[in-house]
Amino acid sequence: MEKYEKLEKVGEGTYGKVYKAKDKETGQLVALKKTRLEMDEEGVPPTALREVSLLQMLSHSLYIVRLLCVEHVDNKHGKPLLYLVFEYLDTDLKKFIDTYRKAPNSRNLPPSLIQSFLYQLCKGVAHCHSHGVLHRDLKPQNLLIDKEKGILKIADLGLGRAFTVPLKSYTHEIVTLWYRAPEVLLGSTHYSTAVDMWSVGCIFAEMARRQALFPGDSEYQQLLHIFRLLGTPTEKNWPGVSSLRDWHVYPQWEPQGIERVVPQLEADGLDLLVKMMKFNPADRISAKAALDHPYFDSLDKSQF
Ligand code: PVB
Repeated sequence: MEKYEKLEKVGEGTYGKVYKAKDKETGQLVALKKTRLEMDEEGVPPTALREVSLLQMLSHSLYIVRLLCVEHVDNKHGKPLLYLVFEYLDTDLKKFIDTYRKAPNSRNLPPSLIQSFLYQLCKGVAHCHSHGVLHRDLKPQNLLIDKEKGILKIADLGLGRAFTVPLKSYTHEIVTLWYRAPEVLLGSTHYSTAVDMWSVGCIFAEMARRQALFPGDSEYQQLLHIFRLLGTPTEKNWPGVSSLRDWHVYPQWEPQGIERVVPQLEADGLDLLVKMMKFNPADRISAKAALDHPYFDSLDKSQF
């Protein structure tokens, strides 16, 4: 770790602290992620190794944060620790949206920027899914932004598989439910790539609104937020829903029409959002299909 000059702490993610640092030799800025993958005398646990190789494989995409190397070090108590060294990006989508939401600069995100970010997000998600990897915890905080270049990259990948998505982070910070798909909230156990597309839909709406679409504070409240807008699901629009583990009797709401809550989106954008927010996971648009949606027709794709 002497190769790096540790600069300030960036913050605390779901799985550990992140530091900004500089590669002393090259001057390159990096992000050091101290993981909770504690090693024993036997070395790195095989599950951790699998996750790291998964990350290494996936991070060759431009839209996934690049893992540069892995360092294992002995901390002061002689306990081995694993550091993941990533390229450094200068903000996340949560902070980025905040800069547009807050006075005195309150304004919408430019529609062309929303379009470009959503396209890059779908590219990254399609890349993961083509390798059989689900992210399972997509949210604005783990989408990193290069402001200068207008690039969006997915972070916090793969680790979700070794550790499963926790209810609380390692610092006991409550993990957000706002982007969680209804099938996950209802206790479905064999969920699919569609869970990520639900999150993508929530993030799309949030970029347009600058406000979370479904800000629930418990699993039950989260479902009520969703049902109030999209209508309470039925066996007709979601066959099998009433057999899911955590299904209850809910208030019966009629669908409200998404356009009322995202007036910022034009017709093609709304159509794509509706396709991401289908209750039945089998009906939800895939990342790959989303890339071909007319919403992206006006985007200059040569830059990708
Ligand atoms: N933030 C890998 N990584 C990063 N992880 C986080 C990064 C980052 N770069 C590479 N960059 C920043 C830099 C500055 C800010 C923010 Cl939010 C993110 C700022 O303050 O505007 N992770 C952070 C959490 C630690 C909060 C965002 O998810 C390690 C992937």
